[in-house]
Amino acid sequence: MNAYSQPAGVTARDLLDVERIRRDFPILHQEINGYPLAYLDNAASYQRPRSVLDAIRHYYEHDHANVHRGVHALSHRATEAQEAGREAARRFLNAAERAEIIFTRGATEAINLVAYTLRETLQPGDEILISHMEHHSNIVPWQLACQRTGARLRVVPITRSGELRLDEFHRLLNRRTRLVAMAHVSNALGTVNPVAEITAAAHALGIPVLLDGAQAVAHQKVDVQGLGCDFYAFSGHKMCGPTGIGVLYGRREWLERLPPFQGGGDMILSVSFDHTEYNELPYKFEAGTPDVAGAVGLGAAIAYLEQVGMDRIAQHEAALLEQATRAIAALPGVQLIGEAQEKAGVLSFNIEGIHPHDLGTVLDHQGVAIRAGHHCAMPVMDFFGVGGTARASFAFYNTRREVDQLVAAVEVARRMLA
Ligand code: C6P
Repeated sequence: MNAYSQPAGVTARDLLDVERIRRDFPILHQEINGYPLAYLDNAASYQRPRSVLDAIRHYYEHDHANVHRGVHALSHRATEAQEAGREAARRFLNAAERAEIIFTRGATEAINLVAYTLRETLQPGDEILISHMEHHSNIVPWQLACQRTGARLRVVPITRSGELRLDEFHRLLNRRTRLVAMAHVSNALGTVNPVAEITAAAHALGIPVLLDGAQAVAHQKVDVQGLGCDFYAFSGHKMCGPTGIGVLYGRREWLERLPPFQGGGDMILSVSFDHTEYNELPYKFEAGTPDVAGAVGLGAAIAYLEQVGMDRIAQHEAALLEQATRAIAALPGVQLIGEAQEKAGVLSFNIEGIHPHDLGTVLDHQGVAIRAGHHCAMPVMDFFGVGGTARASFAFYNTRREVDQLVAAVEVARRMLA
């Protein structure tokens, strides 16, 4: 199914009650420069519903203490609150067990955790396979790993429409490949990659797969067992949760094989000056006092998304993307960057003669928040021969009226600046 089309059996009745949903998001109800805020920078960070804010506040007002360490009631409650967040993440990803959910600071730290620990096994001649559409967070950690081990970074090219060259992927995958690390959804292009196919091909050669799910989890149902991937990384703040918390899902087999990432409290069973025995999963990878309030907020965000329904979210965002793509593409001088068949809610574009930063600034003057620049995906910008793009990115709480506001604001900017 094309992300632009509606799944069979879906009726108008299934569409979201967006106005009701928006009442849950206090921040959306404000004016910027005399215009109603149209927040279309969701790929950078989502906004939070009141239930997430309340859960964090409740935690600090009633339950906070350090986890796993105390014998007292509050420490037990804090531990339970953190583990409830972990169980929510397990359910959300359909991981087999809670021990496979490692809390991190975000997708960046999750990918670095794997790159740092896996590099102990890398040797000169080994290869790490990524793609040309990766975010810097899924490039630089592998570059560092390769620099320190003599391994080689190989890059699957993309097409002019912003899709992965699958023929090249199959050609580059070989017995020297030690890991495939790919975006599930590209942040700069919106492309949804065929990750099940990628994983199956890698596994046929016994190669593990890490998926960067930072731009996927808020837009579609993710099932790590169904996908069969070995690692999956995401950030809480890109799915209605707090900043500073994220998840690395890892298959038990791999998490047991990898050495610890950081040393400190909680990741040990016993320590002497001669020897340290590491804790069981997932704590082996969680040194130091964790972000308990973050885990609480993440759990509340997951509960909220589940209640809205991932299928309905995907359907609503596809409709917004289609509306925005049609209207923006019809404006004179527009170049769309990223026209893959399968896309999530990202619209990247440029207008001839206008710098994306200028466009973003004039949009801000009209209450429209978008991101302008290279989106931490400089190789993508190089490929398309641009310094940056303007990027509107949609969430389930965005409306058709906001898309109209975006298009009208772009038209004002075009007349003013072109
Ligand atoms: N992309 C964007 O505006 P962190 O910073 O760890 O929460 O997420 C990093 C990251 C990793 N992978 C992808 C595909 C991403 O999109 C991001 C973050 C933001 O596109 C901020 S640069």
